[in-house]
Amino acid sequence: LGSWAIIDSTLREGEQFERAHFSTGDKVEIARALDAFGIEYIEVTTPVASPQSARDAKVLANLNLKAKVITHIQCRKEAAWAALETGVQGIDLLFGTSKYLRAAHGRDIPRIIEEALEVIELIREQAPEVEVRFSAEDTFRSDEHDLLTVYRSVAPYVNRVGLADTVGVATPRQVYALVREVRRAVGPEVDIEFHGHNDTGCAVANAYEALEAGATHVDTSILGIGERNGITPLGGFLARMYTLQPEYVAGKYRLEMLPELDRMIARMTGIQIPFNNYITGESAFSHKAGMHLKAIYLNPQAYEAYPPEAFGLSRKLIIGSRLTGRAAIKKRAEELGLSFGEEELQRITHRIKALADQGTLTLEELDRILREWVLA
Ligand code: HCA
Ligand code: CU
Repeated sequence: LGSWAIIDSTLREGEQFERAHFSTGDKVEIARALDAFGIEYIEVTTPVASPQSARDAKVLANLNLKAKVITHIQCRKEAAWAALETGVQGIDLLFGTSKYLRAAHGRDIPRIIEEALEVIELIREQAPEVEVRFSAEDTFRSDEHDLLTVYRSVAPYVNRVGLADTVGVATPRQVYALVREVRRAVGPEVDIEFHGHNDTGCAVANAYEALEAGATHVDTSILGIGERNGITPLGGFLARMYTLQPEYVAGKYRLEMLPELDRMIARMTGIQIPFNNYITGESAFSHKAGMHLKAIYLNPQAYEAYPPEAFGLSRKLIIGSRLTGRAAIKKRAEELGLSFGEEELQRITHRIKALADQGTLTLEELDRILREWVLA
C-alpha cells in the first residue's frame, strides 16, 4: 500500500442523509473539526443546490483551513461558473455513465466526453490552480469499454478521476479489478478516487480494495452518513487502515478526536451512535466471556484488532456476567485486596455465575459479594 488521502464528504454526501440539515454554523464547526483532525480534503455541497448552499460554500472555501475545500458539481458550465465563484480549491465533476443515468440525462458516450472536456477546459482557463476531478457516476453498472474510453479521454486534463459505487453493489473483487483497469488506462500520474455506498455492507472493504489496486483517494463521511444508508464511514475506514498501517494512520490524523467527530454528527443529526459502530460504538471495546477476559489480562491484543487508547478510548471488562471465569474473579478480588485459594476461587466463581443467571451483576454488586464472602 502506498500513500493515500481522505476526501471527507460529510458536508456534501452527508447533507444527502435524510436527517441532515446543517446550519451555516454547523458546517463551519464540521469543517474546522475535520481540519483539526487532519483530513486532507473537505467536499462541500454544490453552490447551485440552493441560495444558502451557495453562501455556505463561499464561507467554507474561505476558512483558511489546512485541508483543501472542494465542491462537487454536475458536469455543466453553469455549475462550474458557480463553483469558481465560491473560491474553492478543487472541483469534483460528476457525469452519469450507466444506462440508467444516461437515460436520465439523455447523452451518449461521445457527447459525455465532449461536454466533460468543455467544462474541464473552462475551469482550467479560469482557474489553473484549482484541482479538477472527473467521476463517472454509477461506475460499476457502466459498460467497461465505455468507462475506459471516458477516463482515457479526460485523464490528460484532470488531477484525478473518480469511480463511484453509487448504489453500493460492487464487490471487493470487482472494485479491485476495475481500479486496476482504470490505473492502466489513465497512467501513473493521475490520481484515482473511490466513492463507495454501503447498501450491501461493503463500503469499507471496497475502499480498501480500491487502494490495494492503485487508488490514491477515498471518500468518507463521519458516521457514514449519506443517501440511503450512506457511504464508507470515516471511523470504519480508519479502523481498517489502522490494522495495516498503524504508524502511517496515527501520523496523519489526530485519532483521539474521532469520538468527538462521531458525537458531533450524532448531535447535529439527532441520531444515536450505533452500539456496534466501528471504534466509537458503546460495545466496540467490551469484553465479556471468561476466556476472553483471561487472555485480555495477559495481552489485550488477544481479542482486539486495534487498541482503544489509540482513539482516546478505554476498554470495558464485563466481569459480572454468567459467562465470567475464574481468572476474571481472581483479578477483581486482587484489585480489592482479597485473595482466595484455588478451591475457594472455584466455589465463589460458581456462586457468582449462579447469581448472574438472574442478570449480569454490576461491578458494585460483584464487589459486595466478594467482600461478604471473605467475611463469612
Ligand atoms: C450521488 C452522486 C455520488 C457521486 C460520487 C462521486 C454517487 O449519488 O449523489 O462524485 O464520486 O454516489 O454517485 O455521490
Ligand atoms: Cu454517493
